Amino acid sequence: MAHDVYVTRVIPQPGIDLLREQLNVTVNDDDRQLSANELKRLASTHDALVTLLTDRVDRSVLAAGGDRLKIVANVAVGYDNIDLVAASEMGILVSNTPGVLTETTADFAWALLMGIARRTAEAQTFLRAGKFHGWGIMMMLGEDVHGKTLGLVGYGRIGRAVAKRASGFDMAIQYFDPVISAEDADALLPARQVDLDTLLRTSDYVSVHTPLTPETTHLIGAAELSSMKPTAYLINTSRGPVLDEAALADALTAHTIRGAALDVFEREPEVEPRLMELDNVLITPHIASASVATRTRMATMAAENVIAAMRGERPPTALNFDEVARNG
Ligand code: 8YV
Repeated sequence: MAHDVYVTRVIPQPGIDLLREQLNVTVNDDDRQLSANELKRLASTHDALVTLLTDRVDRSVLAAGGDRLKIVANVAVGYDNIDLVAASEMGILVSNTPGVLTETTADFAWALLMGIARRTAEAQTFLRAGKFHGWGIMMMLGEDVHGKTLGLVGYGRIGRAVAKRASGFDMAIQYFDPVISAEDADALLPARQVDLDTLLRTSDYVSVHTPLTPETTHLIGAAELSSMKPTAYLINTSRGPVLDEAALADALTAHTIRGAALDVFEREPEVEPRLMELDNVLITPHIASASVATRTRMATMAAENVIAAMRGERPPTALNFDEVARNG
């Protein structure tokens, strides 16, 4: 008997097509966020869920899956929306989509960095508002990127891909990543491993690339922002809660840092209202991985994980296969 899969939002069609080759697939064509109760009901009536970062798959949703739910395949590299510990305890596989979005997200971190430094969005707003009455030598002066110091908070796949691009701009590169040991850091030279305080005090551009965990929640708050140079910029393409958004709005209003470019927010889709008003902020709606090719590959990768799980095989990017095997 074919297994039943529920896809909680609209995803690129190749992912759905791949699932449909072998499984019974239902898609939430409304593309709206499902409630906790809806998720519970769907977990109890399907063998697999394909989820997105907007789905909160907590212990109660997983428990509703009972003996039936075998896998939650997240279409994202981040999986802070899923209770992985509970899933492992209950013998439910969880998979994510690592690797395929690294370069696309790094490209976008650069789009934000360049955009805030050279005021591209602000300049367009100015022009479209009919304020360009004639060229002026003092118009829209920004900051240089080349030759500056880039500080990466988190030096995993995406942080390193951002660093690779920085060498073309002759930047000095430093990173803070407690997971990387001092010995391993030698292999990563010339990028310099520093502590967070040094990174914040000495970087011209601080770009955040950590997963969201209890340790990284509000990793950058008022005290950390006050360590940054008054000319520095903060860029975030990771997860909103890594930054204290209210403290950031305070710093930007008081001009204790020069600017910020944010693709992610603490309470998406809400954005701290003060950030909406400030000129020294560039904000985008969580689109760092949003290229056609990458989002398509993310969808097919989630489908491949589901198909493998339904066959009783190891899903290619399962996060807890060994734990589930042990608990099973
Ligand atoms: C996705 C992301 O757009 O992969 C992640 O963790 O944040 C983005 O690439 C999003 O999560 C899709 O669910």
